[in-house]
Amino acid sequence: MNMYQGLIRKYRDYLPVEDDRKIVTLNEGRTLFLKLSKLPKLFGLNRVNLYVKFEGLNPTGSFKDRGMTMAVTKANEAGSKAVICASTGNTSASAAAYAAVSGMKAYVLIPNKKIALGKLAQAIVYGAEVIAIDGNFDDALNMVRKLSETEDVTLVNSVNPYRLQGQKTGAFEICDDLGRSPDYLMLPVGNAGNISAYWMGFKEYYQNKVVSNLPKMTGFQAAGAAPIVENRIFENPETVATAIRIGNPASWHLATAARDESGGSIDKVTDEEILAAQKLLSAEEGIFAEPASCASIAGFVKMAQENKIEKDKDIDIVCILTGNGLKDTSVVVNEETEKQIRFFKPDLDELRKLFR
Ligand code: AN7
Repeated sequence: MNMYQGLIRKYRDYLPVEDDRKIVTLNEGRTLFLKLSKLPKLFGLNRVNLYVKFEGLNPTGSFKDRGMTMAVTKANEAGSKAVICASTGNTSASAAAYAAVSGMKAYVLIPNKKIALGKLAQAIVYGAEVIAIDGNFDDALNMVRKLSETEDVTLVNSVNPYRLQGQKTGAFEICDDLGRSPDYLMLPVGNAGNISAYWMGFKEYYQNKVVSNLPKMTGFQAAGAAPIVENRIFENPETVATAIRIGNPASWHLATAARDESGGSIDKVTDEEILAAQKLLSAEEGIFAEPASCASIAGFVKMAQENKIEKDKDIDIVCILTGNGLKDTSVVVNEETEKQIRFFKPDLDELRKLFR
């Protein structure tokens, strides 16, 4: 049988799994990898090959499934009966789904009213115990860390090292498809786990001589939640990209190490730039990613406009689109966009006027 059975079985040799019978998977990974035809040319970058990896096509609609298959598999190996996480939305959706399929209970702590509705719907329908707190993600993470120390429950935030192990497979897939590492890997940075995981993945492939180059790790935070860029904790992070509304990232030091070791950078993009990038990606390239994901595209646009991308040689850039646009439709459907909808009576003659 040739059926794809998820990233643990695919990358078994690179992952610390002890017991194959305990693997918990929804056949995550192997996500869509696509070369964008129009965007580089729009910015005069004719020698740039710009690719996106659409992680929004994972089983729960975000990259979190890569880490969650590992974290829940390890919890299952250890005989755990419950998992817990704090979340800006996607981690809770993913934890809830993997807990459901493994027969564990999931407790998810979310900032009240500050997660996208699609993500809340997922946590509810997968059967998690949903706990909303009056506080932000950073407050919630502090609490679940303490709870997991005293209670019989496994923490599945990315401070759980198995999460990053799973997420590093995104780098493997890119290298397997390209035959090399890209020159730049661009991605949003929130709690800073993913940039750290990707760097680990690229380095492992490099050390094992699967590839002979490494990318510049190029992260982007939202301007209202940019602790790493400004080198200070944000007590009250704010951004339309609620997924990355994080003021004190857990993997802060791993992320700056990835940036510095790779010769990369971590910059910030405004909410306006993020939403413009979302619209550009959808309307020009046919890909609908959630706002946080579009920080990577906004970052590409910003670097292009600031002439920070080489024009005199062929280069590969990969943007990670971390989550699906359908999770957060409220940023797109609003008073402004509803004005673009034209209302007609159901009258053929009236409708024919549209085409004349
Ligand atoms: C779509 O779900 O932190 O820098 O609790 O959902 O690895 O944190 C989500 C983060 C980027 C940032 N894009 O990744 C959570 C959570 C999307 C996200 C990030 C998140 P990290």
